[in-house]
Amino acid sequence: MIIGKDIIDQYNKVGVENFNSDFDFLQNKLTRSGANVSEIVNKIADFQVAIPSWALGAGGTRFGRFSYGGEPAVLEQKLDDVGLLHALTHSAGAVSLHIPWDIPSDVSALKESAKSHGLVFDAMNSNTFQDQPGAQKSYKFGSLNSVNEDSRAYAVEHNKEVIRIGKELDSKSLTVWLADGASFPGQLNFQTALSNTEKSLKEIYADMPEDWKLFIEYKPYEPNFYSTTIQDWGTSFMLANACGERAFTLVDLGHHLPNTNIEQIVATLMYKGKLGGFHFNDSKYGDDDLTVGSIKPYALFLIFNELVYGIENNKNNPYPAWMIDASHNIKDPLEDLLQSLEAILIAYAQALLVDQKALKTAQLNNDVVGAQDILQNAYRTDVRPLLQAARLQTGAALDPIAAYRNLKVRETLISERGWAKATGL
Ligand SMILES: [Mn+2]
Repeated sequence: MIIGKDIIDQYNKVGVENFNSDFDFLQNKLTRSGANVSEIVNKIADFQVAIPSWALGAGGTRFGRFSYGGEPAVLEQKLDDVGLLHALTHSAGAVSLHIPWDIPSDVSALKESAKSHGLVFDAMNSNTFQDQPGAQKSYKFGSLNSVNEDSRAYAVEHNKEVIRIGKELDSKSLTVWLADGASFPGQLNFQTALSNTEKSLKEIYADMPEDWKLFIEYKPYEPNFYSTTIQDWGTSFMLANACGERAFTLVDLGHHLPNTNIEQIVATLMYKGKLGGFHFNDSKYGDDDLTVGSIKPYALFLIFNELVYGIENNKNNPYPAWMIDASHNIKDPLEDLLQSLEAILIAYAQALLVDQKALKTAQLNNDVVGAQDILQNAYRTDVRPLLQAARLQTGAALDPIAAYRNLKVRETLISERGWAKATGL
């Protein structure tokens, strides 16, 4: 199924009158307070988030997975699904592939298809947290950190393979997330595990083309419940520094213990020019992988406030690679991704509304109440008409989820593809 621009234009006619009156009201209000509305709308229109290839099938927990119907059975169909999201929002202009789940069989056909959807290939993701069918070495007791030299070499070789595939697709970065750790005290020597990980990452880094970046993701626990070798941003930061200037830390929102001040981690990394990638999701208890903004929207706004500040002020930090990394559980995956995109852009737009000059003045005067008011004033603004303005400007749908339902996308996908299950988690 392809959603043409004419279909979206037609659909938008229904809501444009309401939009005009909502937008005029907000534009007047924001302009009065000194905001440059057209600049903000342009920034929202430019913001692109990568969709991971494993997010398009039915989600679920480790205990059960319930098919939704019309799931993409092959990589080409996954790209088509991202194409649908991009047509509806013009905010999902990239796809992030997971190897070995999504090894392209025909690279040039896949590139052609990506181009037709207006998509680029963002960071490649390796997988050394599972043994694949026919694997010659096991990752049961670790991969890049393993005490077994053969397993380490096997894991390094897999990452090199991912780089080779990524080069063919014009990707420019590799994300490494490791499940490596210990489930019980005494199982691992912490220092040996860390040293092995560092050596392995350096080998992978050395294999990357000159214009590639390495993103090192961290996570405090799970699948191991006693220790994880790359458990926090500090460990990732240290390893990135050991690898070189094109290695960076990747922050995944769900990979923190409850109540961690993630916005401060963002600020610290950007100050040092080492925030390379960002994975969006939300959580209540742990790494729950819930829809972005569904649990803690104010925390998401505070994080975006630091991201916006860093993009503006830390020119030593590269522009981060954004990706949604969530599980939609029992929702329609595509509707869930539309909700996530909306939540990301809302938080971004609110952060763009923060009066940075006034905030600085308040901070310099130790005006604690004033500083909080400035942030909350931005957070409490209903910015959705700004998102709609950006979508109207780019030819996307005024209300993507309503359009998705109205155009009967899921029903069409079920009739085209049937009930086969997607590959992935
Ligand atoms: Mn992640």
